[in-house]
Amino acid sequence: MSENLESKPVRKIIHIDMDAFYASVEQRDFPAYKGKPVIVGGSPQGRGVVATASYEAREFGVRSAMSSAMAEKLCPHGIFVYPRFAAYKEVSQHIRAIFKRYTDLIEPLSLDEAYLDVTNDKLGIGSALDIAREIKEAIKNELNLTASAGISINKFVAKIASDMNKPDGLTFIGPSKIERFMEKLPVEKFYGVGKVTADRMRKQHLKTGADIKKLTEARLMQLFGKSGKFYYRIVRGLDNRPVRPYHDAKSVSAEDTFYEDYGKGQELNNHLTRIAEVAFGRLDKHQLHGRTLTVKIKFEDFKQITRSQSADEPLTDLQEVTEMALKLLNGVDFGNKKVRLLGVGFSNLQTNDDNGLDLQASLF
Ligand code: DCP
Ligand code: MG
Repeated sequence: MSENLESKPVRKIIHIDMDAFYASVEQRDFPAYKGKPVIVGGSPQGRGVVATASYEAREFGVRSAMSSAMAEKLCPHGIFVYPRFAAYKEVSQHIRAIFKRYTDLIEPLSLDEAYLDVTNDKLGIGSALDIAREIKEAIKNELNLTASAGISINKFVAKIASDMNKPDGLTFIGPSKIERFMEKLPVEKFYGVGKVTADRMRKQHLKTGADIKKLTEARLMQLFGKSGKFYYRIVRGLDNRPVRPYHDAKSVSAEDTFYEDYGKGQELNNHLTRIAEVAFGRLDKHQLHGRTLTVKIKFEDFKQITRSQSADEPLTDLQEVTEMALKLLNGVDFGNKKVRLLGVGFSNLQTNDDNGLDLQASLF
């Protein structure tokens, strides 16, 4: 069936992402750090990692998630500071209040990033580009920080666009440009494509959107499972995923495909522990907790099973979550198969009582 861009009302989607978020807040609050390489994260003496680095530090090659020790080698004059989460949370709540002036359809992805659907133009501003410009200005005037915005007709393209002219970027990719844009896009830039999948794509000589476009949907599904269907559509500029306010989220999860397959044992347990931490962190960022925990196990033959357990109260303790997840995993009989992917998800979500102000405002 042909499905063209005109078959549904065209949406206006903005993706906003703060520039070098934690580091910019530090530079704003401590003027002595302005123009200097600031590295926010753990100590370079211990086993700390970098949360983020100012643009000055990035010039030395410092990146998020690298060890702080490595960052210090690359940038010996870097100013290392510990994160001040309370300050970042405050900024996050303020930017969400700014978004709210323009639309009620906001999907935060993390403290510094959100999708906005501005099709229903609350203030009658007229163009999504002007709305994005106003939001950036408000962030500048009220918070003395910069953000980058991507504007398009779907989430996928808006997200990539916001990253194209950082910092302080404003990038519009209109309907007529989307297909060409997707054809040229390297697969590594596809949002949601991790390193393992990107490597597999490279092995199949799939370097850009145009390469993926040459394959049938059936072939892509054979290669990449359910995601193949998503890639098939996305290279044609088709992405109908709605902007979902976070209280609508039915579940929050994290998963990882391993470079090698594992049987039962410490290594697999360590992976599960790490993935549980990521999933829990995602929930926490949205000030949500779940009552039901699900572990997903995909075996080397791509057969997949899930195991779930529900508690009477929301699971607010990471340690408890990890123990539950390990029990679920190790209660499964693997036969003689190894595991290629693990996932951890939470459902039956509810908001935290202590810090649900913002959320309550959007609920009522
Ligand atoms: N963060 C983290 N650990 C990571 C990645 C990010 O703690 N591995 C934190 C610090 C970042 C914030 O999340 O400031 C936002 O992440 P982004 O990926 O948006 O990165 P930045 O905002 O720092 O930089 P950019 O200008 O590239 O968006
Ligand atoms: Mg950012």
